[in-house]
This record gives sequence, C-alpha cells and structure tokens, in this order.
Amino acid sequence: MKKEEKLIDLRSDTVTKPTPAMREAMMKAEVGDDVYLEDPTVNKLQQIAAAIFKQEASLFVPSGSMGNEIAIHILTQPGQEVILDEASHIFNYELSTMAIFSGVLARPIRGRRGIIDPEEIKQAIHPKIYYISPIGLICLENTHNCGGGSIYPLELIEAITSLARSEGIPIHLDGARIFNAAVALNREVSELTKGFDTIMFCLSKGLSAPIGSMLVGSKELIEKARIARKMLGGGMRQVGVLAAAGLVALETMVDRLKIDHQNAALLAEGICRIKGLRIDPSTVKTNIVIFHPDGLKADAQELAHQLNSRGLLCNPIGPLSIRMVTHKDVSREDILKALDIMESVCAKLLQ
Ligand code: TLP
Repeated sequence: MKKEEKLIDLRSDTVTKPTPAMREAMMKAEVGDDVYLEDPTVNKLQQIAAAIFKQEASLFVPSGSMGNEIAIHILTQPGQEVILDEASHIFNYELSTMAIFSGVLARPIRGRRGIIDPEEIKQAIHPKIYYISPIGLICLENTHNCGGGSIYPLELIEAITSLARSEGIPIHLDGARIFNAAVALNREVSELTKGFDTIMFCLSKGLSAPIGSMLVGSKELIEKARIARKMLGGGMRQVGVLAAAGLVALETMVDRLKIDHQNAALLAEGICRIKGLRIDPSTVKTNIVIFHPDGLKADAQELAHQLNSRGLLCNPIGPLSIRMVTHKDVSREDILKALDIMESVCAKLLQ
C-alpha cells in the first residue's frame, strides 16, 4: 500500500468519527453534574430516547456492554440462568460479566444466524423444581452482529415477548443496532421493541456518536439501573458534551443508515463473484457482511492480514469467517476499491 492511500476501514461501525454537527453541538453543550442529575443535555437525551422507544425513561451509559450488563443485573437474582443465543454479543464478547457482576449463568441456545425460535426458548425454560436453577431472563440481539446483521422478524419478536410475559420471565433486548433493523424493515424502533422490559441501543456505532449507549425501560427499572451504573463506576459528571453528540446522532444519522445497507449489499454481491470466497448475498439485509474464504489456501486470519497490508481493514471472527461492516466513513467508491483489493489478493491464494 502506498503511503498516501486512504485506509478502507471495514472492521466495525464503531470506528465512525463524529460529524462536524456533533463537534459543534459538543462545543456548545450546556452541562452540569450528572451524578446530581443536573446535566440538562443528558436529561434531554434521556427524555428523547425514552420517547422514541415509547418507554417511560432511559439512562445514558458509557458503552453497550455496560448497558447490557446493567440490564442483566437489575432483571435477575443470583443463581438464576439467562437464555440467550450462543453467538450473541453478551455471551461471547462481554467476558463473563454476568457471572461476576450478577451471579447468573448463561443458558445458550443455537440460533440460525443468531435468530432463536420461540419453541426453542420454551424448551429451554426449566420446570419449576427446587434442584434446577430457574430462568431469570431472556436476552435477544437485533440486529444480530455475528449472524451477519440479521433481523428478527416482527412475528418472532411478538411470539417471544408474549411467551416471556406468560412465563413471568423478563426480557432484555441487545439492540446495539436496532435502528439498522428499523430502517431495513421501514418500521419504528418502538414497534420492534414493544414488549421488552429493557432495551439497550448504541449511539456510537452506525449513528456515529463518539461514545455512548442508552438503556431504556420503565421509570422503576431505570432508577435501579442508575444505581447499578454507579456500582460499575459509570456515574459521569459534565457528560453533556457527549450527550450532545448523541442528540445529533438521533436527529441526523438514522435515515442515512440505508446507505450503509446499500453499500453492504454491493459488497456482498461483489464478494460472491470472487473465486475462493463464499457468501449468500441474499442474507445481507443491514450493514454487516460475513463471508468465508473456503476456497483459498489461507484461513481467515491470514486473508485478513493480507487485506490489511493492502489498506483494507477487516476482522476475522472465526477460523473461516471474516466480518466487514459498512458505515458512514466508507463510500460506494471505497466499497468498489475494497472489492478490487480482495479480488487481486484472493487470486494469488486460490487452492
Ligand atoms: N460490538 C463490537 C465488538 O465488541 C464486537 C463490534 O465491533 O461490533 N451488542 C452488540 C450487538 C455489539 O455488536 C456490541 C459491540 C455491543 C453490544 C457492545 O457495545 P460497546 O462496544 O459499546 O460495549
């Protein structure tokens, strides 16, 4: 790669930089001490996020992981189990925080591209016998990261949330990318999250804010969440400077996610035509593209290394799986260039 060439960074939508409007809003933000509940910009962001999700309240948290783990903490009792899918972010990328912070055990279920069926959840709910640990919580992820940005069909969400309600089990949504699902389905996020006790969504992924996620739910749960956030050292002070960017993210960055989805579809179509790589482009509905270098001499690690050295950054997520994520800082031209790089690298690695 020549020195002056721009890197094409498809490792994640977390790499997005704040927009000029965000920087402007951050500079002008009115602030106060949020531990005393006195930051007007944080308060405004929390009100607006709750209203968008048609819930009573919300809490600004530093990261999606902290939002998920706070939800688990306030919705469970130590000794309970949490049903989730085996490829979920909570199970794979949040260390064992649920065990350490909340004293609960994961009960993973094998989903299809991360999507689990109500029937499978029903079978995983143990009978109420004193020597079997009870299920304390169900967690879903929408869109599903390791499922290739897959989306839960609305009927499944309705079936699973009503199953949870009839069993008396709370249900949390890891909606880090719920706005991608809403844009792809042309629905409101409130329609896709109805029936969940808590919802976490990220401002810092495709929505491009520099930091921050929101945990949304009832007033009572969000009051408990505030205490749990403090326990984790997540009580922040004049954090309105960051909330200001979050407000701009919600106002200006949602509709444009469809561009990321178009770029992901273009990328998947192109990958499908490259010899040595396998993908079914019809499965790519949002901004995540996962493909498999089955027909190459190189595994995912080696291929990612070679692509990275040509200026195309991506993440191997398994021995034969690579993930690429589109976002506002990669253009259609960048995607076409990425495909050229992949084609020339793969041609030299054919079996
Ligand atoms: N995902 C990151 C990595 O941690 C894998 C990424 O690059 O995609 N839920 C989901 C579904 C996520 O994808 C992520 C981050 C989180 C939660 C955690 O968010 P943060 O990074 O803010 O803790």
